[in-house]
Amino acid sequence: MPSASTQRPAPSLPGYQHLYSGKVRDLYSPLDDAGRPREDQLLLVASDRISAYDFVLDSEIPGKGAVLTQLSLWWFEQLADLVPNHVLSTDVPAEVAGRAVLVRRLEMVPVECVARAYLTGGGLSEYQQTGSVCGVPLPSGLVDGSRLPEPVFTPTTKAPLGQHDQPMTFAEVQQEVGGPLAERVRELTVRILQRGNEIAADRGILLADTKVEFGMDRAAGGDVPGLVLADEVLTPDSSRFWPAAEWEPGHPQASYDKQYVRDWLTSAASGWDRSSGEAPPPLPEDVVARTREKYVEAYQALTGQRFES
Ligand code: PZK
Repeated sequence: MPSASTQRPAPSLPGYQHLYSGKVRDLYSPLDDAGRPREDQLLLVASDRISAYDFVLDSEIPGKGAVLTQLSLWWFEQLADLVPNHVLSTDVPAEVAGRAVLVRRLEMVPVECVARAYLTGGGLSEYQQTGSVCGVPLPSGLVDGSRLPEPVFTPTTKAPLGQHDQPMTFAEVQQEVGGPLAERVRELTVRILQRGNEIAADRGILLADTKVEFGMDRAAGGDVPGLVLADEVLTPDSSRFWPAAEWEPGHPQASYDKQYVRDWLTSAASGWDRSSGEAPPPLPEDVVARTREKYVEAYQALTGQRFES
């Protein structure tokens, strides 16, 4: 990928050890009374950073981390009858209040679990070349944005930061994690997207696809060790959100959250050339404000609750 424009220092948090930073989130280990990292917990912190065209932008979207964290927590509740989740507590340091969760540290399933309800992006390219996605044959005549007859599990490898995930067939997932676990994550991933779309449909949002991550509770035994839904779930960063009112198969769909950012970056006004490899310029304040409003709007539309900032 084009490298993130600037390396930002992960905020230091007293009582926590920084472990890792993704493009827009940071992972910490809580320290115990003796100052040692706890092995059973993690702190997941969502920043206000935003990425576009594979770059982390210099501009932040105020409140984005909190909106996505609160949305993810709401979805975990909506999905609780399908699958348990990793959330332990939202009692976190004041510096990250509202945008961090304390979670159970799990043994992560080494597969990015993706399900698609609509065809676009990498799934569309694969379909155009092979008529299938991740080994699942699809009807002919589908175009960019077509709704699939039923959601399809399209897993990918977990690539290191900065590299792109590669599609996997279901057989490859079976080889990687074993047959019973592969079947269970496929079923759960598809059900999560189905439930998400049942709920979002009434509220003006289509969830084109989603990526979820599962962990295993080493304590729980049995045929399939206790699977737990981890990471974030059904947020605009983990899923493609489309405005339902504008959905029209046959061309790329507008992004619910990032369309103002993309439109400005690719407009003459930005002075940026996507193919230059240069970092994009900072966003004008009206683009920041309108983008923030889209995140808040998605939260409020889905949850029916006001977002208090
Ligand atoms: C875990 N990530 C991705 C998330 C980042 C990176 N419950 C868990 N147990 C063990 N590992 C993870 C989780 C979760 N969730 C998640 N990497 C490891 C990630 C947030 C910020 F920088």
